[in-house]
Amino acid sequence: MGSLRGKGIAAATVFCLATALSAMAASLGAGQEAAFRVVDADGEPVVGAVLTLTPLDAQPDGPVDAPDGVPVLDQADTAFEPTVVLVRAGGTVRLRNSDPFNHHVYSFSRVKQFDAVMRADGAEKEIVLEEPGVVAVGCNIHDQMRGFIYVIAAPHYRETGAAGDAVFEDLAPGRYVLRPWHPLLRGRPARWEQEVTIDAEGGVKTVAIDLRAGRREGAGRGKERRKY
Ligand SMILES: [Cu+2]
Repeated sequence: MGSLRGKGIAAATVFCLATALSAMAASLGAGQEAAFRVVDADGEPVVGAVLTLTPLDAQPDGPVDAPDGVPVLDQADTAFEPTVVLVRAGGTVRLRNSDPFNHHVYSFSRVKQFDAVMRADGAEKEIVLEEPGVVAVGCNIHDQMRGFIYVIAAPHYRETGAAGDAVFEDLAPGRYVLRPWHPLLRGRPARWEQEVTIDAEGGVKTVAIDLRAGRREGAGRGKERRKY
């Protein structure tokens, strides 16, 4: 009986502690939500754009956005899937060939060069991406295959969804550099940088970018061709 009582008290103590901790976490991490919508020159939403946010003001060390596990750049149906894979600088991307035939994946990009013969039916190879920037990836066997590894140094990033929208949930208030990127972005990415202030105002900020002609030789994915 005594021991049951003891357990009851212990459980109550744990519950109180959990409540107190979550209240404390809520007050400490009183981050701001920041919502953006990326549109092209016609005002149409841009799907699959990447937004990064880099703080301009000194901030306490906080969590940074990162992929869940090792991101995979698959080769399936003679296409890279996804078209754009995101990784933190210093991180690893796993190439995988899910097709029943070989691919020969390569990059000549300044940020990272590699060359990998990918055998049919599940071959994998890990590539370490030390430097931030964009790595264009192709296949020596299938010229139409185009993919991108976007190596991110900024602590915060999001990819836009179907409405061109991206929401950062928990940002420290302050000034940031917002940098949008998309495989068809016109001009150098730095041209599209802007300073934004994250505060309690909320609302959706519109980010306008220009894209090169929607259909590019070899880009996209056959029947699912999108504005890449
Ligand atoms: Cu190939």
